[in-house]
Amino acid sequence: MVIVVFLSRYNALTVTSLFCRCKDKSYRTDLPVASVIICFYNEALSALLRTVHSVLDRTPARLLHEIILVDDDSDFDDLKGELDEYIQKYLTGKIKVIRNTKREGLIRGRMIGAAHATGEVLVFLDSHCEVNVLWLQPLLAAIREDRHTVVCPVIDIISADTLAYSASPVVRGGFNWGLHFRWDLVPLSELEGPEGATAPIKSPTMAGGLFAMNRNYFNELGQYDSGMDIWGGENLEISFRIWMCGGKLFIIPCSRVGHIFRKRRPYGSPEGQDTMTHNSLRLAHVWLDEYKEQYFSLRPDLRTRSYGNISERVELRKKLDCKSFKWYLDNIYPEMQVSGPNAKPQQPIFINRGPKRPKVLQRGRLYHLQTNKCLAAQGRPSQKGGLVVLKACDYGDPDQIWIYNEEHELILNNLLCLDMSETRSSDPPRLMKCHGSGGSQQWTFGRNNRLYQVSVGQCLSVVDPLSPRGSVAMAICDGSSPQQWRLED
Ligand code: UD2
Ligand code: MN
Repeated sequence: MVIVVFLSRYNALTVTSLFCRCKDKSYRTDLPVASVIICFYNEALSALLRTVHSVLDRTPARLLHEIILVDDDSDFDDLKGELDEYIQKYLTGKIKVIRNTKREGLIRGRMIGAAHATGEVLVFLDSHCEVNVLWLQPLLAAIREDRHTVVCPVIDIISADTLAYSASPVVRGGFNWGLHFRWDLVPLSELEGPEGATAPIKSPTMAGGLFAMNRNYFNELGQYDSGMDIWGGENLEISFRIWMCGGKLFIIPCSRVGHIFRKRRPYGSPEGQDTMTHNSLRLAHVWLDEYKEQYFSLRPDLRTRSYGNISERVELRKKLDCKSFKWYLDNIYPEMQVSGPNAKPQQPIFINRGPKRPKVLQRGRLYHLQTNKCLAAQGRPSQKGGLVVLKACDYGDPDQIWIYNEEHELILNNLLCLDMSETRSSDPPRLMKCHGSGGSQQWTFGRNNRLYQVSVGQCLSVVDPLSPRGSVAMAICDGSSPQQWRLED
């Protein structure tokens, strides 16, 4: 497998040292055994089999206790008889198939899978993954050391178009007040220990699909909220619960698993409900304390929305004697910005870092290679919320000058930051006041001239290179011409 690296100088350094060192690591032989749980709903049989085969091929047999496939009442014919026959004919006796008689969603689906598991460690995977070499040992080793540690591999990218595997930058999990998961750059302080870039990275949240956890600990910690439906929110809920109730959550840079990032989810919920909102409301009411106001101020329509009975989860929080959400923010995610009465003191321009401006790394035009055009404000560069578009490059025009600084911000005309909306990730990027808290305003330049937006994990792309409108949008990184940029002096 070829591992490709597309990163800024900052990350490239980290990853180079990481690949040298991960290969040199060795793992003890007495690791706990794992039950791998894969829920699927209307998955392409080929993608599901790619996942299963990669696990069988790249996991030492002694560590693989079983693979549990949970069919969430799929409609596709080939996921029934044909799958069963394939397993019987070609795969080892370690695979169990459980068939839900009605659609449960991935959250209850995983709980059903876990209830059938007997391995010491549970490993959850989506049904469109490819695990990489030596993926499991580093996860099991961390859990063996501390059973209250929950661990995630680095999620590499499998292209939905070509199914090709490529490495992803090492980032960690965060979230925004719309209660959407986001990626954040890893603070340098996390990488400075003796193990350097191969050490586990403390992560405020997990993406959700790919993680390993001691099975008894999963049960003690309350599994999942069974009142959550179909898709969404369970990843933040379990992340908050882990940290607030005495556990730890890490990303293990030496474990890598590829995942097909699809352009859109190929399924809905049975009655068209917005399950992400329903599930987020439940977690807000159970875990967020006074900070749920941050969510409601973005979504005032939800203040009075019903969310079912949460008494069992509230009870669980008491029983586990969990800490407050304020503790979580102060200790686990101090980078998170809070507005309103709970706000930290704010500075005029760069809220998070006082009056000191971050060091400028580069200054110049943001040149689009394919069209020979430059990225500029659609209207005035000082207009907050304004869009950016391609325009003919004008080398004398200060309105086309971008600054790229050590905080990975892109600032146009020394005024506003290029910002990717975190509440509606289908929106194009806009010019916003620089907030200095990373996430939506962090960009890295990488392989194939890509311009990578850290929090959404996508690349800046020109929508239609032939159109005079010059519109841009975020898209899954594929190294294609519309995604190639250069910051030129
Ligand atoms: C991400 C997670 C996903 C989950 C989700 C939030 C990664 C890589 N993926 O979304 O695991 O945490 O965020 O809820 O971190 N499925 C069912 N029944 C359903 C719907 C889905 O079994 O009703 C299966 C589906 O076939 C897949 C898995 O659940 O194997 C996750 O669904 P997804 O791939 O659509 O979620 P994704 O990757 O967009
Ligand atoms: Mn997925």
